[in-house]
Amino acid sequence: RIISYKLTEERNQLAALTDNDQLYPLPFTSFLEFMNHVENRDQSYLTAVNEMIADSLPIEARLEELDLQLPVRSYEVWACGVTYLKSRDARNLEAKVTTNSYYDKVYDAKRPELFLKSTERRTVGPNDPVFIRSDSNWQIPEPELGLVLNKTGKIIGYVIGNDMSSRDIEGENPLYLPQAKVWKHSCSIGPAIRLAETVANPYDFDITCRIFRNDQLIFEGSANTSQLKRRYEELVSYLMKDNETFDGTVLLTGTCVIPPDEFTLQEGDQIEIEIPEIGVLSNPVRQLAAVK
Ligand code: DO4
Ligand code: MG
Repeated sequence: RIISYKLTEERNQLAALTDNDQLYPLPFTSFLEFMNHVENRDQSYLTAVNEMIADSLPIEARLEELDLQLPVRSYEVWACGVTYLKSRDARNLEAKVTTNSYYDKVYDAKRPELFLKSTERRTVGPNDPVFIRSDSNWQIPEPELGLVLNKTGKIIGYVIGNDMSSRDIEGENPLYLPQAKVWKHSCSIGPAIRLAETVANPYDFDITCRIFRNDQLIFEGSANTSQLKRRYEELVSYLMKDNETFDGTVLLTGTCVIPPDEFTLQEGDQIEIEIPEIGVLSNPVRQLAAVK
């Protein structure tokens, strides 16, 4: 896995995290710098990391002691929608439709739903606050597996993403989707990038979401990426069609865990999303008005 942590006020450090939790510094300040290095040599990412850490010693600090940063500062984060049955059914409920809805249609259609979820400045990393909107009364985190892509659409790695969503705004009218999905700090990514070359079966990731309120666990739900309706390459191919994409673009692959219908996030909640092969992405919830 690749992580980024704050070394000084001015400088981040990229590091490799081995399966036995040893941390090795890599000679880069960002994942994009590392990508540039590997892509220019047309090298394997795993080989590049192994060569770089071969003669170095692990860092003394443990992962929990580091100030983890966004593992990749993507210019754009895209997201897929209604790729799991669970998501289709939740959208139908919030839109109050029972048959032949646009959600039913897109679940079965050849073309998947894709949307621009976030930009570099709107995306936050581990432990940064995610914001809830002031004009919505029904808001949830959407725990999702993210694909880290190079500019040709190759899947370089896997990351955890949170597609914060407003259910009442989208439920009122699907044309409000950008407002139901995009605002300040409405997307978090982290805590590490698991290199694709190290994953035997990416359709077998367990995803667990936990929400804490006043230090009490108030929601826990799990699913597995084997329940995904589509293939990752299929989703990426639609992102790439007639488009320009950039090294480090993240494509979120849709949510499969949704809290109960009566649930809405509140200021002070703590969200944890875990994919054991990647780590745990934790973010506190803040109301933007309360932060200002
Ligand atoms: O249709 C709206 C978005 C759905 C979504 O974000 C998801 O399924 O994860
Ligand atoms: Mg989503």
